[in-house]
Amino acid sequence: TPEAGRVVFENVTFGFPGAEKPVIKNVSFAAEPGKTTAIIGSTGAGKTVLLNLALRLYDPQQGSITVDGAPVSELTRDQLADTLSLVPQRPYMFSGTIGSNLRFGRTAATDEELWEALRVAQGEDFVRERELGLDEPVSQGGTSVSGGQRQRLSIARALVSKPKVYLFDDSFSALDVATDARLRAALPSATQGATTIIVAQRVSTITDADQILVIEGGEIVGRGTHDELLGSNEVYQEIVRS
Ligand code: DUT
Ligand code: MG
Repeated sequence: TPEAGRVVFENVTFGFPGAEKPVIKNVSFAAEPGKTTAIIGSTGAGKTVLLNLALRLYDPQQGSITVDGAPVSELTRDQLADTLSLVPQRPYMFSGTIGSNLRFGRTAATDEELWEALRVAQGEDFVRERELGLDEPVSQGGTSVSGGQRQRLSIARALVSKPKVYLFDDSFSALDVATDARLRAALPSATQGATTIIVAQRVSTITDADQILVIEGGEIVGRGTHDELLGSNEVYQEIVRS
């Protein structure tokens, strides 16, 4: 259906229990299937909380969040996990192998699918360099892989799960600019038809996004394409200059 993977926030307000002020204030947007929605804003603006709300780590005090037209509050944990894949800001590794970390519950995924995901995530080369390849042991916490490698493995893990909705929380910041560019060039065909939401630090990561949301203090203070925001939004202009 054309609704598949559509994520809609409607007047969402959320504050942590006991806190005086909400950290997300009256946020409304729609992230469409086949399109990329980018979220940019300074540290503490509420970007991670926004993604976590979609995954129902918390429930908003006001407003609604729907996926495929269904309120996330009515989806089971398994349904949510099948529909949305988060690449977290601090990716984690389990003790096991590179392969088991990429499969993470998707036991049916073939080695070929893992290599394809690694190719897109720009992780193929460093896994091929390992003596045991996909069978190379990984310790919990991932101390045997670098931060940037862990980030790419985490992106590959999301690709293996083939969700309707990808949530990338600052997933490209540990990559050098050239790797970031190669990865984003490879992503569209790999995630074709899915809804993609990207939280980014670098403007260069999101200039191609169909829609950019500028968030400040938990509120959306600008929305549009890169060119539209560049011409009209002071907060965005400030981010571009910094
Ligand atoms: N916050 C809490 N408790 C939490 C997580 C966050 O009080 O468990 C606050 C901190 C901040 C606001 O919520 O004032 C938004 O945090 P978030 O992590 O969403 O900020 P961000 O936009 O993701 O910042 P960064 O770019 O540093 O990741
Ligand atoms: Mg964050």
